[in-house]
Amino acid sequence: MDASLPPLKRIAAIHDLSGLGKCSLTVALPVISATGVECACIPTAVLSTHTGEFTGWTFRDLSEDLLPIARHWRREGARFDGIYSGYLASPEQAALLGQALDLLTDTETLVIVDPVMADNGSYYSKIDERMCNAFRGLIARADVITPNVTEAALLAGMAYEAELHDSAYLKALFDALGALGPGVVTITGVRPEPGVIGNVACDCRTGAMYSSMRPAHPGVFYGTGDVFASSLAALLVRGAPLPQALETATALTDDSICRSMLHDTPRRFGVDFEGVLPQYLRRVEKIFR
Ligand code: PXL
Repeated sequence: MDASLPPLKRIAAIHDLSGLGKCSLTVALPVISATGVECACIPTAVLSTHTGEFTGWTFRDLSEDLLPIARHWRREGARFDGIYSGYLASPEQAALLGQALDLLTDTETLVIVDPVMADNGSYYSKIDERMCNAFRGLIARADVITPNVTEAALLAGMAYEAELHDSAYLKALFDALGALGPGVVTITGVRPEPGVIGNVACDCRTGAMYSSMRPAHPGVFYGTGDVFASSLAALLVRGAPLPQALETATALTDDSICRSMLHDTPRRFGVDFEGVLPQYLRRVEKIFR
C-alpha cells in the first residue's frame, strides 16, 4: 500500500525521569506524543520525585548509560528530527550529551536545549554555577533554547530581575544568549506588566521577536517550563512557524495551570495537562491542516 501520510517525525528526549511530580520525561513523553511526534527517551537520571518542595528524594545518575544508548540507536540506524534535552544529572554529563549529539544528529536535526538549573532567582537543589558553565558550552550547539528568566540571566551573566521585565531587559538577554550560538531563544515566565505573565521568543537570525501573554496566577507551578518546552520542541520539529509554536505552547501551559487550579492539585505534583489535551490537539491540528 502506498504511504498516504508524510513520515512521522521523531524526537529523542534526554531528561531525568522523576517518578512523581509531573515534570521532565513524564511531561515530555505525553506532550510530544500528543503533538503527533514520536518520542524516544534517554533518562539522564531517575529520581523518586523532582527536587523542588519534596524532601528525601532518591537520585540515580544514569550517565554511564547515555552513550551506550546513543551508540545502540546509531547502530540500529535510527534518525532523529529533533534532540530535546533538559535536566542533567551533573555538569560532567553535559560533555557526554555533547558526544551523544555527535552520534544522533545529522544536518537536518533540530537541537533544542532547555538549560534546566534554576527558577525564581536561585539554582535548584544541588546545582551551582558549574552547571551554568556546562550549559553555556552545550548551548553553542543548540538551534533553540528555552530558559526561564532566572536561567536566561545566569547564562547571560546579568542580574535577575524578580519583578518586571521591560523590553530593554529582554533585548539585553536575547543579545547575550544569541551570542552564545542558538538561532532561536525563548524565555519563559516573563512579566512585562503587573498581573501578566508569558513567554517571549527571538529569532536571533532575523532579530524578530514574538510574545504570548496570559493573566498571571499567583505562586509557583512546577513543571510548566517542561510543558511549554516539550510542546514548542515538538511543534518546531513538525515545522510550525515560530510565532504559532510559541502561541500554541503557551496556550497549553496556561490551560494546564487553569486545570490544576480547578482540581486544586497541590503545586508540587505538577500541572494537570491531561484534561486539556483535547483542546491542545485541536489547536495543533489547525496549524498543520
Ligand atoms: O521541571 C524542572 C525539573 C526537572 N527535573 C528535576 C527537577 C526540576 C525542577 O525542580 O528538580 C529533577
